[in-house]
Amino acid sequence: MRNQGWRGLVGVALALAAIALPVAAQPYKAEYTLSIVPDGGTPWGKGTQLWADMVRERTQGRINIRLHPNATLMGGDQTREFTALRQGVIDMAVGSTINWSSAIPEFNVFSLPFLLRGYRSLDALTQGEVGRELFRRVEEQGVVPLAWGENGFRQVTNSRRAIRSPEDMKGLRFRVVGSLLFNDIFTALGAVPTQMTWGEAIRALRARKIDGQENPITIFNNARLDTVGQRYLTVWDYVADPIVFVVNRQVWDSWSPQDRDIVRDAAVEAARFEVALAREDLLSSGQGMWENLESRGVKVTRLTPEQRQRFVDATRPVYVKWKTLVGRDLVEKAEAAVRDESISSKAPSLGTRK
Ligand code: X2X
Repeated sequence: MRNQGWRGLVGVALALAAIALPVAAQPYKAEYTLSIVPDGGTPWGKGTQLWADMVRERTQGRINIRLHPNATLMGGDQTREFTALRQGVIDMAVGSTINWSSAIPEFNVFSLPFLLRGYRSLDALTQGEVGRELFRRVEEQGVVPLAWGENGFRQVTNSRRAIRSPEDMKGLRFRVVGSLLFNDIFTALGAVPTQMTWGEAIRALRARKIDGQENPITIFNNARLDTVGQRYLTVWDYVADPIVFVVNRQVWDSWSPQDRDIVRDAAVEAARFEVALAREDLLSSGQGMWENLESRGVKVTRLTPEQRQRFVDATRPVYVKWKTLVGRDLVEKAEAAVRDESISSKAPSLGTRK
């Protein structure tokens, strides 16, 4: 009896709350989940944490975001992140275009081998018509995109030998990320690609089950891959990996217009900080990144223009095949943006790795 009376009271309270709230508005959650794939100590992780902190502070705790690094919200499977976000299993994310490319094939544009020529061309894509079109694709899928951040240009590392030509890659086993485009690239170069999550890759490298991997230096350093035998690194800048600050649509709609502005502005600011950090090339020791790598026993190989061209030629059929899969119109816009940028800029690229 007593129990029923209590339930009745709860029922009345809920009914009153429903009347008091506008029809569409959902109440704010006590805590919002925010997913990222790598460790929190990467520039990607630090930029994301800054976003969460700024939002909490500027909304006086109304929007309280908890960062979940290492893809734990998807049990490690980073290729499921975008779907989980769309379905509302995850509230927010700062995610890689590579990991989300199974849901949005157009995101593969950044992974077309050797399309990009340094940071200026990458910025020309994300900040121009290509970036706007990609944001529209994200919107169509029920996710609100707010800002572009950056994982970085991806370099190839291995435990066997210095890579200067496709022949040097022959027979080496590489972990690749979850887009089939990467399988095609590594196969075209004569290597043996295996798809794995980042968590699996770290374990496989540690157990010496694979010879190599490809990732930006910031990720290499954060995971200290030099300590698990990854002694050879080739700077080839073959693709870059932007990341996107996003919010699930229902969550976004549940916030007041004022809070949405706060979240958006904070995303833009945090993304700017994150990109600067990803490009800074400095470790906490204050030493330049490349010298630091060498001092840890990593042999850094830079390609001459002729050497680079051999990789471009070997992967050309993959580029042509994937141009159609990504969408010819979009890729042509991207190619034009890269071309215009390299013609218009007399200043050296920010990626001064010549
Ligand atoms: O899995 C990777 O290699 C990583 C961490 O770079 C991405 O999430 C794309």
